[in-house]
Amino acid sequence: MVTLVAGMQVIATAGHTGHGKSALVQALTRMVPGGLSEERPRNAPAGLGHAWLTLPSGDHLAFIDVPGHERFVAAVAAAVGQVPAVLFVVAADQGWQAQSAGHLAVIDALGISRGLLVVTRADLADPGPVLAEASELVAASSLGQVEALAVSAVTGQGMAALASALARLAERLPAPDAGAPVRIWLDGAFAVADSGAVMTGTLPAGTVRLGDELVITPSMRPVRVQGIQNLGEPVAKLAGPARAWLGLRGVSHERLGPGMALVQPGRWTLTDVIDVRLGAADAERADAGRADAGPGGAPRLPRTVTLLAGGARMVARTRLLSGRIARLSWREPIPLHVGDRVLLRDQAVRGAVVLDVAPPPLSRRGAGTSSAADLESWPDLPLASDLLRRHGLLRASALLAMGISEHPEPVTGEWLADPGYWADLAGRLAEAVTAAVGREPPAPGLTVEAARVAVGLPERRLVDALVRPPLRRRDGLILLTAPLTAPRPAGATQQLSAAATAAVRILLADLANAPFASPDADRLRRLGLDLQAIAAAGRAGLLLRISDQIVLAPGADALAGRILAGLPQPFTAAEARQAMRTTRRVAIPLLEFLDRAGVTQRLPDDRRRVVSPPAG
Ligand SMILES: Nc1nc2c(ncn2[C@@H]2O[C@H](COP(=O)(O)OP(=O)(O)O)[C@@H](O)[C@H]2O)c(=O)[nH]1
Ligand SMILES: [Mg+2]
Repeated sequence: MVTLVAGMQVIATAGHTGHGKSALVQALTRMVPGGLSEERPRNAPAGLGHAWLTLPSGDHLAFIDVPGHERFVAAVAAAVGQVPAVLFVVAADQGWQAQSAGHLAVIDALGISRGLLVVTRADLADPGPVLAEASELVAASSLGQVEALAVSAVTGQGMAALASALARLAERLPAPDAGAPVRIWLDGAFAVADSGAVMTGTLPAGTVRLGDELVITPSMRPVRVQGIQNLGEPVAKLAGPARAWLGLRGVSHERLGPGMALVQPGRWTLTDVIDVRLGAADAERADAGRADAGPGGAPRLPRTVTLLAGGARMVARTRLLSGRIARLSWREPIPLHVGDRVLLRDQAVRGAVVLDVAPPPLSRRGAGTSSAADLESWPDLPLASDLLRRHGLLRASALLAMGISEHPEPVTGEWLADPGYWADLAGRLAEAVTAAVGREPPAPGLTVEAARVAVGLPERRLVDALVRPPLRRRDGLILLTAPLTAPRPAGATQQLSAAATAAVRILLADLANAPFASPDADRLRRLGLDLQAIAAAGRAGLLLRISDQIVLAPGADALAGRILAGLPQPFTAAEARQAMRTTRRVAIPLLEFLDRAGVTQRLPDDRRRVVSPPAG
């Protein structure tokens, strides 16, 4: 038995009904599209036709031929959306028609860039004028300049040239990724004796093997692949791109219908709301060509549109968020990835690139606009860094289900974080702990759960991952202990008497619980710390001397800077005092200290702003 597996490519036909698409595919493949008994038993619903030819290279080229009665753009979009190339057909004797334009708009909106233009029925009329007109229209679409040929499926004229043009096209098509996640939009379903339910569809990439467990969307019902056919023969595995014929256990064919997909579990986000970047609608493209049309106008978007995504078709509500960024929502969830292309249809057809398949809710006023403004600069294939910038934190598995497998190192477990957001969280945790220990009566620290709630994190392990100096974890509590600033060399303490060193330790213990509660003069006197001892402790880095009267623990300045950076800018001394939970006696000299250090800047109206928040 020959086990050499030949490669396969799949292309779709498009063009006006009755222009000879099926006759062309039939002449090329010498099969009746959709007429294979294995694929279309008598009681099978009329699905998309399937036929293939063998290229000189030995590879196979399969065609998706939308049935003749299918005038709906949705069916064409579903077929064309699965493949990288199209065979665009126009009849020589009938010329460019409404559906020709409609199908080309779909191809253009999906951004398909490879294909052939075939003017068929060339035995019935001079193909010259139609070739010229159609070439020009096709050239203005995403297809651009494609090879154009005149043929007759009846006389065979031009068919050999078409076969070699197809071979050249197939060679230029992208190399398939056998490891890609599987998603097959169902385009036919029926029952076959022994095989149970059978579904057909196009496998654009990835591999399906006998025994694989996949799920049907939107029910997420698990099914097992118990039969696969390729080119009419049973096989053990099928790698995309290919037409798929799959026998499934776990579902009856009556439960399979249009809009459903067979997907690899865990690799797709089942969603009913997405953020997209809109392409131009055909009307706008025409406008853009006019001299009087202003550039960059906001797209006119109806409140509801028909959304075509893969094989699914639904009514979606729209909301324009910013520029060309829109949020779409609908009822029945479908499996999507970021980077997927979808179509919006009302009077015109408009393509859109899916940027976020799990967008954050638009709760606050203006939240949509600020978050969407960033989306405008995203690439068509968003990266982990783009999604993390928007979401802050994401599980690696959630990112994988969005279609992104490359990501930075997790901060803990499978959690990924945006670096800026993570630093911000660390600051917020320090503030939450500081606030807790500064409270009356003072608390030794915060429990991990209280800290999780205070900072608004989904899991406690994230709190643990955020604990770093000056925070420390002990006995289920997060404490503020270690000095914020780097300690000076140990030798420096030698200038202090043993008594003064002990007194400083006592002070630091007080300050650990209330970092801005500088001891008052009485307390310092009782501890035996005079100005000289305080100055020596300051030089040794054991205490932070704010003024002769005010001493704090080392690092209190950095902590103050972070707390102040979290305030609405600019802020008053009273607001700063409240945020630091301290007194005016401490707050004013501390602010002046921070001014001197360049952390804060005092404005003419006496308010301040943080100019360089401390690191850490
Ligand atoms: N004379 C002639 N008739 C053709 C040719 N190609 C298709 N036809 C006829 O045109 C009609 C429509 O063809 P069909 O393939 O069903 O068109 P489709 O709707 O685009 O698939 C049929 O009656 C075909 O026999 C051709 O090259 N020459
Ligand atoms: Mg047809």
